[in-house]
Amino acid sequence: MICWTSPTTPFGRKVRMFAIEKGVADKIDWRAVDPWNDPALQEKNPIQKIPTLEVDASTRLYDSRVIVAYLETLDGPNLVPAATRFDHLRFEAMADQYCESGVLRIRENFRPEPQRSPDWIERQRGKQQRVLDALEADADKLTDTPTLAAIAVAAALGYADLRFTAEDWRATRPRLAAWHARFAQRPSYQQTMPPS
Ligand SMILES: N[C@@H](CCC(=O)N[C@@H](CS)C(=O)NCC(=O)O)C(=O)O
Repeated sequence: MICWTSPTTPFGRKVRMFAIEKGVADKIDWRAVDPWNDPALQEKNPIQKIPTLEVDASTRLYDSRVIVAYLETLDGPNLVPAATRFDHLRFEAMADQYCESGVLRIRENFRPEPQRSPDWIERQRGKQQRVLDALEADADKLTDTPTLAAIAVAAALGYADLRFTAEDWRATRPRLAAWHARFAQRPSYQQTMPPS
């Protein structure tokens, strides 16, 4: 299998952490591609986003939630417990939204100044802050064991540390910060740290 990703994408990081915890990371050839500038990605994935998983010559999977769902079907520990499945999917949706809003904010700031929309940037920032507050409120549901919810949230917080350092998400979210400090010790987190 080939996974097209990058060292900094939080969605690719979620998939990679999940694969490591599932015990299947070595079955995947992790390759870097620039989704913004490499037209070859369009041939593999019509939405031209990373991560994209080539399972075999005729099967390509996207987006990261679909890839994670596929990896969960492989042999290995169960990372999405059936009894709490919808909690896990909700945490994943919140974590992914944090990252999607972050990507939109950053891309908006790449536009020439007259074309930028402060309202749009603020809308995305608001979503990010509300997600972080909701994660703080629900922090007791995050486990120290590597489940989908924990992996998705850890990848999002890693993205916060990479791209939104000045917003200091820890300042008003002590329970989330304490959980993250423990989870960040895991080899799957350490091995997927983005270059700073
Ligand atoms: N919902 C997608 C989001 C993936 C995504 O937005 N990836 C970014 C990089 S972090 C990307 O490839 N963007 C290229 C584009 O939007 O054209 C997923 O979970 O895989």
